[in-house]
Formats: sequence, structure tokens, C-alpha cells
Amino acid sequence: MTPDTAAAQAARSVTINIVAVDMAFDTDTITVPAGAEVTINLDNQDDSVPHNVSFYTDSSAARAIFIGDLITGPDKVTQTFTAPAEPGTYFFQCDVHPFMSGAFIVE
Ligand SMILES: [Cu+2]
Repeated sequence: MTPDTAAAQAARSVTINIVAVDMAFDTDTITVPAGAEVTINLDNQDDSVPHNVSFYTDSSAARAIFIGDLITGPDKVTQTFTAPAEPGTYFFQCDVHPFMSGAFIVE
């Protein structure tokens, strides 16, 4: 494997850590490379409250990119999905609490 190939493969996978606490995410922006394999670690710290992280093409949440598993806090879950190949600004939210949302930026 050439160094260039290794670098290209490294850029194709990214890990995102996101915390849900006090009915909010700890970030309002998730940025990943186009086409990347995205590993998302959700840390739900809200006792007895279900949260997930789901990704949609836009804030209408009509077309899903990836629907995250719901977990009831305190709990953690790790999931993997493939980011869109097309760069752009997409959307993420907790499906139970859509006010917990942000920009999913693919670049
Ligand atoms: Cu929630």
C-alpha cells in the first residue's frame, strides 16, 4: 500500500462523538468527508429519556440518510453508516425531540 492510498483510506472513515444531555446535543454541527464511513458514538446522559441521532437530506426530515437506534439514558450506542457522496449541508436530529437538531455537513 502506498502512503497516498493509506491517506485516502484514512480520510474515508471518521468517528463522531456526540453527547445528549439536558435535552440537547453538545454540538449543532457534524462535519464529515463525502462518502466517508461514519462511526457515530451517541452518549445519552439523560436519565429515562430516549434519544437517537438520525440524518436526513434536509430539515423536513422527509428523506432519511440514516436512522439511529433509540437508547434510553444513561446509555451509549455506536453505529456506522455511509455519508452521502454529494457534498452539501444536510440535517440531523433526535427523532423523539426534533428541536434537538443541527447541520450535517458533507464536504
Ligand atoms: Cu431526544
